[in-house]
Amino acid sequence: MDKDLFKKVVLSLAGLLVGLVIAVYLSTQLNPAGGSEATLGGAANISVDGVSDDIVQAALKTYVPPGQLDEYYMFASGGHSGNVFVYGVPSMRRIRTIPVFTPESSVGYGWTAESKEMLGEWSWGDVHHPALSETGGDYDGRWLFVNDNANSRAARINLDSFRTSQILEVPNIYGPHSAVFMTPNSEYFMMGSRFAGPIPYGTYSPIENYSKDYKGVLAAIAINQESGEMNIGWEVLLPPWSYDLSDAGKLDSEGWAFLTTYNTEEAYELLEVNASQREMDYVVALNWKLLEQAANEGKFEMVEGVKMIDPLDVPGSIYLIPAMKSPHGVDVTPDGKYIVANGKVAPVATVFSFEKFMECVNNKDFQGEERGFPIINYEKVRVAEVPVGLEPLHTQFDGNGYAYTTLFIDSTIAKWSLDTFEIVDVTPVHYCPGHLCAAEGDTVDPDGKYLVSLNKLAKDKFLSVGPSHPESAQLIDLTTDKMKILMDVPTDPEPHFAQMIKADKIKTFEVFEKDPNRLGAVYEKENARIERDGNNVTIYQMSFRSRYYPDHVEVNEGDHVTWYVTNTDFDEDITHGFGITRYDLNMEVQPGETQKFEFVADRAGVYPFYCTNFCSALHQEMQGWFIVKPKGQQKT
Ligand code: CUK
Ligand code: CUA
Repeated sequence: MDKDLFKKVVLSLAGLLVGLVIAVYLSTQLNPAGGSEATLGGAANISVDGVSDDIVQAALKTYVPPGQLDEYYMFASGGHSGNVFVYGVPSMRRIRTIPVFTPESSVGYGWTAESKEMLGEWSWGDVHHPALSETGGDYDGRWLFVNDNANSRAARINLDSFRTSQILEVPNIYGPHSAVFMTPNSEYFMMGSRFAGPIPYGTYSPIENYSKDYKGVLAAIAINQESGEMNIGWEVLLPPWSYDLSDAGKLDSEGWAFLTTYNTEEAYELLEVNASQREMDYVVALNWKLLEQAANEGKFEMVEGVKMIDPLDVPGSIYLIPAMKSPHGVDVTPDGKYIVANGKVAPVATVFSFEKFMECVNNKDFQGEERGFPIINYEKVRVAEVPVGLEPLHTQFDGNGYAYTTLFIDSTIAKWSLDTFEIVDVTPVHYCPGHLCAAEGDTVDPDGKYLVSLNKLAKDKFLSVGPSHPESAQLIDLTTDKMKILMDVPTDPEPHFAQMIKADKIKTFEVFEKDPNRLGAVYEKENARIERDGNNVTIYQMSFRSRYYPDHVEVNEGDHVTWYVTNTDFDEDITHGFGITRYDLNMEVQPGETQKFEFVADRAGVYPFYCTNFCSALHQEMQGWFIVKPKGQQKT
């Protein structure tokens, strides 16, 4: 053996040995049922030549080996992609993209009759704030709700199937950015308007009439506790300010909602300058239980079919808490005792005491009023102005008495004490964080294990893909005294908010149950058929490994076609696709499911169809022909 070869052999043996040690370590630390729980905090004594200890530790804490599962789901906003992205934590692997407000051909979302109807006339949406359903202030894993800042909608994703199941159009509200935030028992989520405008939609009023005719609106969306069905409970008229973020009170402060505002200047041009004139804007405190009662007692007018409450008719329903210069995020601490507003244009996070707020309310300790709403005495309710740094945007909590605030301009996260209000740690992040997401962070009992920084810029962090780079998410370990970044992953636009839930709280189902009463479903060949009624043709088709039955479908040009496909494979993960070539149609049909296309066969000719989801060794044979007979050649 020559010297070089000998060296190589020794080196690879050494490499193998290190690998073996890591593997043995992991196998002792990871328990297959509970995922990778033991990876965090495990102080492994492993050294790898040329790799710093820090990196080895970070790798061990985020590595989820084959056969093991992540400990948390993270649901992240897909912003103007209109989607929700699902990550596993701590691996930070993206598991799923859930289309919500935008068509997605991989799953036929926007092509099937049902999803097409749900999407309505809009082709995009802008998801900002996902909110998990809660019971007793704790995530319960039933549903995820999101807002559409662009087209004033809300959507529900059922977490037993990870599918968008309802989209609700909300009238009278322009750009519900201040949403979705859940009340502690999912009674409602609130949606506050970012833009002011005349209501109802379509009303004309010149911009000079801004202060008089343009309205802010908050909608309370009621949730059916059995089905998750959303309905508009009621709406409230608000001054024409921009409502930015909101959070619901919990425990001590349950029954209240808090919204930050900017542009209380009521500027309608050059907002960049004119909306930052005042030293103080407000946190709007809203007693939703009182407003709910008003709605039940008939104190409203109907506007576009919605109960619209004028809060001036409901004394005590709204108070204004002065907050420093165009605040952005507002976050209620897990115990519900404090409300934290982030200054955006001021370098502080201001902490308000709910108890003191209630004292002011009860003692009518006000420093004035604006637009008929009492202004709470700032000095009395403010318990701290924490000098967190430049452009504080959002705050999350760890359940151990600490808050974490993102600083957009500083590109840092500041950790500060909810007891002394002192900053105890600062970590740089890369770069320009907006929101951040702590494990179970918006519950009454956060886990304090992981934090994810959702960054607007990635710059040099990933291989270049041209002038525009991906956004990024960074996983941070919260189990050590100092925050530690464990890994970076690229994300698609636009990471606004995310929520992270313990994986074992979510129970998915494996296959759709056989249901002979389901419209269009067929499970036996005898029942598969093509029916004609005048120009209406209905196809009842089965798909199973590896064919369609029937596999020829002939219709007449101009027919209105309703095409049901039932996947009769009741095997987990055996999904069949169904794409019709050159007819611009594709869908997926999950195991046991029935899906439907509705279209007009407006072009004659022969159009092969095929299975688009690889499903078996004979997947490629899973095909058939859609034949459209031209007009003149049809018999009647
Ligand atoms: S917003 Cu994006 S960083 Cu829409 Cu919640 Cu603050
Ligand atoms: Cu069915 Cu491929």
